[in-house]
Amino acid sequence: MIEETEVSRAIVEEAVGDFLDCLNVDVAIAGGGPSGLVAARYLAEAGVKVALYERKLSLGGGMWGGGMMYPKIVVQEEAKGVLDDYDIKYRKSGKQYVASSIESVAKLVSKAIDSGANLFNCISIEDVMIRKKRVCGFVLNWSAVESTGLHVDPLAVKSKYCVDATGHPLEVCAIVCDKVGKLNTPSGGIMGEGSMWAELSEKLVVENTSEVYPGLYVSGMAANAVYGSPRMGPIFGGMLLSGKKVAQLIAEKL
Ligand code: 48F
Repeated sequence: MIEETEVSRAIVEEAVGDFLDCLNVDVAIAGGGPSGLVAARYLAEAGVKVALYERKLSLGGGMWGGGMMYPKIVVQEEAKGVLDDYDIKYRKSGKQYVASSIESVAKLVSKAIDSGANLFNCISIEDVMIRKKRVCGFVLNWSAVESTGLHVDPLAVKSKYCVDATGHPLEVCAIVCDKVGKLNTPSGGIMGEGSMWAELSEKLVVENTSEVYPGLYVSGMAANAVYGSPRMGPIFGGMLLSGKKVAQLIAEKL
């Protein structure tokens, strides 16, 4: 016999337990697109306690849609090893490799979970905590609260390092810049995303993956947006390599 209230209890107790278990983590990641998911996996594999918060119902960010909703992504030679590491199937097409965007997201999510990363959906990062000129955690709320404009106070989680993997909107860096006025960029502020130039952008997204303010790293498209680098369109090698790099940079410091 199925008792409905037991179902309710099982869901609420387990979910609240998972949330409470992540009140203090080593690394908190904002955004579950490809760069955030890759970072979460490699950090967790290095023995780091990591929690990733995604605003939407589904993780995967801009990867699902491939290019113009054709569900394929392109990855360049330099990032082929990451596809192999995820068992993502691909075919050579010209100088690049092409893979299913759906398979890619499914495997990025699956490997992040298997590595022990804690993934939360439907939660939006709306602010950060800063102590002694260092970012030390996220202020978060249900995305439904945000989207309906309800006046509901958020909760907070602490972390040794935070990652802004929010993609084009660059949300966490924008908040931090707003609060502290100065980031580690040449201009000291957010330089904005440039127009499409895939080759340059793919190189720069890895270079730009860095600590933009004490305690706050930026990865993926957010890294290019903060440093004024161009966008790249549906080529994803840079996102994968950026996620891997941010994981390495942080793991070395912990
Ligand atoms: O946009 P997104 O996929 O970022 P990414 O990992 O990859 C970029 C590519 O998808 C693509 C590209 C080609 O390579 O340029 O755009 O850099 O994923 C960002 C995720 O962050 C979530 C958002 O819903 C998306 O799934 N997000 C954004 N703001 C917040 C957030 C927030 N404030 N709190 C939580 N999640």
